[in-house]
Amino acid sequence: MSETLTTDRAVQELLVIAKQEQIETVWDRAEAQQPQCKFGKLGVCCRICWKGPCRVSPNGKGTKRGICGADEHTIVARNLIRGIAAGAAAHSDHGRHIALTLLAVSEGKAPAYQINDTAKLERVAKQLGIITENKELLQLVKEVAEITLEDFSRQNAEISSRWLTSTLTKERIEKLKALDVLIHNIDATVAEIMNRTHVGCDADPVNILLGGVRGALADYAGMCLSTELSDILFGTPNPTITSANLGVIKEDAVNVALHGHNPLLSEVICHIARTMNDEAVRAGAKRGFNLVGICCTGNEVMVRHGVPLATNYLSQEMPILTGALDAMVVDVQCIMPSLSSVKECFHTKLITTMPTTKIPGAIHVEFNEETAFEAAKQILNLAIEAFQSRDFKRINIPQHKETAIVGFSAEAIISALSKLDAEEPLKPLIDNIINGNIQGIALFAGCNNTNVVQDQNFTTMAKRLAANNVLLLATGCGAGALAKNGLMTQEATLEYAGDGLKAVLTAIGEANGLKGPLPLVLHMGSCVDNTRAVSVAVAVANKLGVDLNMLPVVASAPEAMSEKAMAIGTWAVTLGLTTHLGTVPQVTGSETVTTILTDKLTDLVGACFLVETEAEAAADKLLAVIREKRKGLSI
Ligand code: BF8
Ligand code: SF4
Repeated sequence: MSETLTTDRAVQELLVIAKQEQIETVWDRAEAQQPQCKFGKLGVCCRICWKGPCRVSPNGKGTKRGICGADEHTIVARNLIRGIAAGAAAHSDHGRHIALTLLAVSEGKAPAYQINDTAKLERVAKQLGIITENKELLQLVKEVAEITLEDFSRQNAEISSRWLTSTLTKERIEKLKALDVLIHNIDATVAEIMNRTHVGCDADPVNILLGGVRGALADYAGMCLSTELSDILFGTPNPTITSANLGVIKEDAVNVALHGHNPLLSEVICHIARTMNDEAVRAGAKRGFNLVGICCTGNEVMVRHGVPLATNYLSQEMPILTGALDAMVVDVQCIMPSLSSVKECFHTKLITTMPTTKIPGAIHVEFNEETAFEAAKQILNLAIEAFQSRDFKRINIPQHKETAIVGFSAEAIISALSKLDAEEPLKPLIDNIINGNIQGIALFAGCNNTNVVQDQNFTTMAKRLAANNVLLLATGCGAGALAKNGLMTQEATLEYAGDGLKAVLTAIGEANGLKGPLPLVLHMGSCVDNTRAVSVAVAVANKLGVDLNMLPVVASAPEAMSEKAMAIGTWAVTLGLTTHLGTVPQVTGSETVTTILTDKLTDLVGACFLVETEAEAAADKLLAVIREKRKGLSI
């Protein structure tokens, strides 16, 4: 039965226990929600004002307009771009938090943090137009932080976001300028969407969607700066070997799960856990602390420190069900409120840390940059306390885990390629794309969704694309899915890669002393790290002298669910990457909006959304896009 819910064997095992003990999980609640509202699914329900809710009928049979006169196109478009605004707000607020921390470091006000990648600091400073010569380190840090924060505060609409315009191809910037979608201020763009979708403002679906494109570009800028500034603070990821799935939880350790998105606290916890390890041992945990990750905070510490990943989004309740999780520390985003009731059945302490993310029933340990050490210590002490009250008879840790080689930042990929050609590291990649050993590149991103058997679309598509010599990159819960399923191993490359891809991954792996190929899927990090894939694509495009939409590069969010995924998908398309969605977005109530997203956008930006819920068919459609792009490049 549980096979119809998830492909994850560890989760299947724990669902049996959940059933026996009558512990409600996300899948029970998904069932209880059936049948789900059709109007909502189509996107034609409007709750923007209190005259509503209004629901209109898209098939011409029922009511055609809401009380104010908004038709299905206006309603669908407004709903969609409000989601994009929420996604952009989530990512960029995360980025602002990192930028403010960087500023605090430059002013000596954040003792728990330091600069870990000075080479990247210089590179980023130059890219942002800062003069780097003869500058003290902390002065440079300050200028990078300040110029970044200008992207949140600039009022002059003539000057575009630096994080946007300094990270894309020239041709793309020109194109976005011509469409009048370049943004000057991330926050103002989010506010503009809320404003234009207020009752009685923008009613033109095309104009509304262009507002959504601006919101998506604000999301891109926010993500990009989150990633790059995190690297400056915490180090740029390099390949590291770790493991994934619930078997990473250890019976004889104080297990602490790091869940959410923002690495600011989890980085400090990683550091403090090492210094406090003896205390955990003294409390009776032979192996001291065992940190494990969930969702994107998990991905952040996984790619930087090799912290194993316990699980991804949909199964976030499961680590508690092992009976061996002592604390789950959460920061922001994608944290199910249900964790609170699941933890009631066990000894686990659920600890919230951010003022904007509190959950009834959780312990709140407020985190801020100035007192990060103290917060981390308090959290780890709470975990030790919980460990001491653990009921060892109730432990059920599924013995499933897979090796995962992770940590492929753009820099790490370039560095690995430089072992084949030190002068021109991109050349081996480009040569192999041209000669067809690598047919194209696909980025797997996005969430899990109860409408899809957990992880199934990711693994099915990855295997099919790899067999057809497509180089695979992954982030977010997609990366989690592929790691849990053993697709980030050398063995997976040998088993699933087509001959051309296998030869290239082997040549790179061996040149880097791996005694075998690179893993089949390259884990680039968390969701904000999708911009790492853009850096690689931009470098390739610049080298070939073409724009991004010309490249045989595609993106896929086969199990998407969140507003952040809407925003990411929209900027990926806007940048020229055909983007597959394996779940149907709530827009199909408007033919106009659906046609724009899945067809007409191509005329404007050179790419559009491709919606296909069947995984093998989706992979085939992406392969067709890749072939078409290759034809366009005459390769
Ligand atoms: O930011 S993939 S479920 S955890 S939204 Fe959330 Fe989706 Fe996971 Fe990471 Ni991204
Ligand atoms: Fe209804 Fe218009 Fe109000 Fe929406 S904005 S709830 S369509 S009256």
